[in-house]
Amino acid sequence: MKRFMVMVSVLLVWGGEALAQEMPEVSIRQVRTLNGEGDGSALEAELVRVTGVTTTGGRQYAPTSNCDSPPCTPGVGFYLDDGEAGLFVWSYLPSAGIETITAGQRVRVGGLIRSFQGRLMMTDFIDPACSSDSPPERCSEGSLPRLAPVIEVLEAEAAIPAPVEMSLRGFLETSESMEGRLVSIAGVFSDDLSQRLPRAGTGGSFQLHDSTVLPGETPVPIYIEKTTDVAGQVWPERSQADLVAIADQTFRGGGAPGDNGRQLRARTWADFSNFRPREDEQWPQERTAIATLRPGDGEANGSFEGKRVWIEGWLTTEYTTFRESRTGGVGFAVQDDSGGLIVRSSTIDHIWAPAPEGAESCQSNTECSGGERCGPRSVCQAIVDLEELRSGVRVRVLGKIETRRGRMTLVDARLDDPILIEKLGAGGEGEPAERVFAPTLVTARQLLIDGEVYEGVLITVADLHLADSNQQLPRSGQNGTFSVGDEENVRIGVHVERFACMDEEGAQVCVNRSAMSLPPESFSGEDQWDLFQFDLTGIGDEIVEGGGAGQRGIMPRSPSDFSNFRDRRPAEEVADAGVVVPPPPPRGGGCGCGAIGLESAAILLLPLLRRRRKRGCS
Ligand SMILES: [Ca+2]
Ligand SMILES: [Ca+2]
Repeated sequence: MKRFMVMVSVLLVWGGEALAQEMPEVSIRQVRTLNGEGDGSALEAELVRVTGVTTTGGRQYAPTSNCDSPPCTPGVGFYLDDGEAGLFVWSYLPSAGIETITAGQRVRVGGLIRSFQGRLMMTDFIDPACSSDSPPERCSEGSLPRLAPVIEVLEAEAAIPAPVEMSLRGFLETSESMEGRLVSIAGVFSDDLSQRLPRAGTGGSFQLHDSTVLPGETPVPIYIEKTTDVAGQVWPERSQADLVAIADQTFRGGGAPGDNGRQLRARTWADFSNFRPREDEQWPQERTAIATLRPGDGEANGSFEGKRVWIEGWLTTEYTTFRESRTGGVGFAVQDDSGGLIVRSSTIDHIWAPAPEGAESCQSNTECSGGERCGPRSVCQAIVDLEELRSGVRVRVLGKIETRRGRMTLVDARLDDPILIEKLGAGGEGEPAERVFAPTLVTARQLLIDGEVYEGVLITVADLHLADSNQQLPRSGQNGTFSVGDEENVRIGVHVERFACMDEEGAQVCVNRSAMSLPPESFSGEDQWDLFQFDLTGIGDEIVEGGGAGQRGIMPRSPSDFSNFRDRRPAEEVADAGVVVPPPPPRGGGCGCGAIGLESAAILLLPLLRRRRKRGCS
C-alpha cells in the first residue's frame, strides 16, 4: 500500500495514458505471486502494466464483482497470456474500449490488481488525483471517478500461446500460477444424460468428467457465459470431446484461496472438438452364460464383478417384481439354461427392440429417424413399451454386475449409461420367444449348502412352516424378511420385496400388502400358525446381514407362491380341533385396497390357489 501511495503522489499530475506510462511494468507471473497471507496477489491493490497476447476477444464476460449501485453497465473483459502465465482484464466502464479487442493481439495493459472471490484480475481504478492534497473538482462530485485499464495494442495479429495440456485431475491440482491460462483437456464428458448446456442467452455451469475425474467423483465445472456461443449448443449424449478453455477460480467467502473453486471458463463452441463415443467402458461383444458370472466356492465375488456383461434368457418374474423404487425402473429375475440372475434398473422407462443388422450408429437421438432413438450401444433402435416385458419373454440384457450384501445383480453401468434390455423374439438356435421355467425343487438344506447356484433361479422349497409363530410380515409396501423352517428345522429366510404382488380381479394382492399378525384369526389353531405346512416358490436369494456368511433365502413373487397349505398336526389332533379348512397363506388382508376385508380375502384366495395348482407351475 505504501508503494501505491508513493506512486500515486508521482502520478497525480498526469491522467489517462500518461498515467499508464508511469505504472511499473511487471510480468504476469509476478502478478500471480501470492502475498504473504496467501489470499491475494503480492501486487494486490497496485497499479501495474503487463504485456501478453489476448486469448479471448473483449465483451465476453458478465460482471465479476459488485459494481457500484445503482446501476452499472455490464462488465466487459478479456484474457491475456504471455506463454508463462495468464490474467483476466475486466472493466465495467463504457470507455474502456475493451469491446474492440479480438483474440490474438499483443497488448500492454495498465490497471489495478485486485482479487475478487478467488479470481485475480486487472481492473478499473480510482483516479489517483483524487487522493492528492488538493484534489481536482471532479473528485468532489458524487462517487470518486474511476479509470478503466489502459490498453495499448502492440501487434494486431500475434500467435496465441499454445494451451497447456492437462487432465481434469491435473487441473484441480494446479496452483494459482495456472489461473487465467489457456488449457486443453482431452476426453471430457458428462456422466449425466439429463445435463444440458445453458440455453441460448443464459449462463451456467456444465459438469465434466474425464479418465482422471471419474463418474462418482466430484466433477469439474466449466462456466459458460451467456455472451458466448456455447450457450444454446447441444452436447451429444454419450460422447466425449477435446476441450480448450480458460483455467479459472471463483469461490464465495473469505480465507486463503487454496484449491477452492477451481473451474474452467468457456470461450467458444469451437473449443469443443472431436466429439466421439466414449472409450472409458466398452460393451461386451459376446454373451455370457449366467452361471459363469457366479463366484466360485469361497469367493465373495466372481471375476465379472464391476464389469459389463451381456446375458440372454427368459423372465421368471414380472418386470416390476423387484423394483428399484416406487416411481419407476424395473426389477426382475431372468434365467437361462445355466442359471438365474436378478436385474434392476432405476433409470429406464422403456425397453428396446433389437437393433437391425447394419443399424445406423449415433451419438444422440437427433441422428435417428423414423421414431427410433439412440440406444445405449450408440446405434439407432426402436423402443418398446415396458408393459411388453412380461414373465416368460425372451430378453437380452446388457448391464454391469454388482454384488451388494451377497446378492448379485445386473444393474445400470452408470447413471448416463443405463442398462440395455431388448425384447427378443424366437432365437436362431431354436430358442422360443416365450418360455416358462419349472421351479427347481430344492430342500432347505441344499439351499444353505449350494445357495450360490440357486441364487437368481426360480426354486420351490416344499414342506415349510413358520419358524417362529410370533413373526410378522413386513409392513405394507416395505421390504423385509421372516424365517421359515422345514421338518428338520433347517431355517431359511423369506425375503419380501415390496412389489411382490399379483393382480387378481382388479385388485393388487401383495405378500406384504399390509402388516398382519400371524396366524390369521380364521385359523382355529389360534396362535399355532407354525403347525401348518406349505410349499414356497420364489427366486433363490442371499442377503448378508453385517459381516460373515450370507443368509440364504427365497424371494416370493406374489402371495400365490405360497401354496399347498396343509396341517402339520396328526390327523386325530386336527379332528379334535375341528379344523377342516386350511388357513390362507401368509399375506396381508385389508390390502389398503379398501373393499376386501381379511376374511373375505381369505375366501377369495382359496379358489385362486386351487386354480393355480391345477394349472401347475411348469
Ligand atoms: Ca485465484
Ligand atoms: Ca451371492
